[in-house]
Amino acid sequence: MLWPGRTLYRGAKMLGTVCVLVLAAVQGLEAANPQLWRVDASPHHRALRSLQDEGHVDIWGGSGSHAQVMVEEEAKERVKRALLEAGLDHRVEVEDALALVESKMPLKRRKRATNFPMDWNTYHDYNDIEAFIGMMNLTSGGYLREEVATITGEGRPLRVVRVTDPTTTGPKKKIWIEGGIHAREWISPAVTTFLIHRLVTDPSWQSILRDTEWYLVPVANPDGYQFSFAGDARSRLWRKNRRVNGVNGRCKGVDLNRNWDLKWGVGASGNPCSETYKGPTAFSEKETHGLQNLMRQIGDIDLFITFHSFGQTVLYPWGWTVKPPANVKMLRRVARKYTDTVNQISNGSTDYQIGGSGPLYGLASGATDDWAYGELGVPLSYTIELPDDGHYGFLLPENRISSTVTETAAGVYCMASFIANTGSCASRRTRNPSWTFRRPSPRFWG
Ligand code: 0X9
Ligand code: ZN
Repeated sequence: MLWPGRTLYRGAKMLGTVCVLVLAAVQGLEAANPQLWRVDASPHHRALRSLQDEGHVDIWGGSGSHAQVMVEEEAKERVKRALLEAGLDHRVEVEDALALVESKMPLKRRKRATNFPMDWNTYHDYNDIEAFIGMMNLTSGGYLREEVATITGEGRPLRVVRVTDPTTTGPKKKIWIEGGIHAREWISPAVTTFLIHRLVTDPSWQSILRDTEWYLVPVANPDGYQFSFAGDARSRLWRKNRRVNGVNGRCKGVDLNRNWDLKWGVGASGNPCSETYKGPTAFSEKETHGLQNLMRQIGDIDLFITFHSFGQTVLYPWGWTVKPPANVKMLRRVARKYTDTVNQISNGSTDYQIGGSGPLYGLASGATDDWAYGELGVPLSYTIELPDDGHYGFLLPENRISSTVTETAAGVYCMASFIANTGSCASRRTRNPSWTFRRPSPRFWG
């Protein structure tokens, strides 16, 4: 079950529902809040994904045999028909899905005990993350440098940081880590900021920086991410950026993970009201356009990881087709470095699945991983869907942040150590594994 403590919160939920209904009656509002349906199918079932593409439907949780699907009032009949056609049973699990989400949100932001703008016991908004990067920059002794990929529609800098050992030169493995492209997946920026902290402050990580160069995007969707901190349930579950679509902008936002120019449009939505709206053209968005520019300038990235939630899966290309990519064996081998490490660090409690995006999650094009692999030629390109397995879904409780970022960082370290052939996961058999290839590098970072 996705939402625990059902009995405990039932009272609060009923109270919430009553309040909402009273409010709606008082204000003469017609529209009911969306419901949460339990559907007897995997959350990645093709029928559910295409309902999401059509709009007013969103997949919020579930695992294996069932999905929890948010259905807006106007979509109910359409969804019922589609589920019937697909032979999938469903029942209404929660009458007021928004009241449920609100009951799961922290009541108010706790005050920090110190002046340090970051910790990994609470979720932090974009302003905190900006302050954290600034502080890391000041204290990094030249290990960290900042770049701005673009200024977003709402005027925020989309920050990228490079971390490496500035005293060593020569060819290094390049690792690009992207977080926060989907606003509501809060555990993702928690991971990217934790990685930055480890790289800059932990001596055992700094030794790997002699052979590696890291590019980290803590939050690839600053406007959407900041919006998701507005404090109400609809904002909390915001996924896209905040583009004003069309003239009246009734439905806002583009799914930045459908906007990259690799088979753009296959398995993505043309409906601005859908959670998976691909945008008017490929790279129409400042965020994706700015990031691809920077990635092209860096040029010869060896390992690309984008962090999402939820699902506990390591996905490799392709997302636009079910065909396996050319170097699938190596993709799986390096993925196992991650999953074995996480499994070990978590004493077996965090178990990941490895697979192709298309086969596991259904066809979806325009995602960063496919573009990095297919257009930029990054040999190792992954989407890591962080914990949990669908129980809490996007609303992973704050007391799970610390263990999640720690085990994730250990897994990433092992991948980096393996590809750089140094440190605890170095391959002892070959000095220069033949599967890597280097391309000339425009020294963009100077
Ligand atoms: O659908 C997505 O964008 C990702 N899943 S999520 O639930 N976090 O939204 C998966 C993307 C996998 N990669 C490709 N489809 N190329
Ligand atoms: Zn995502």
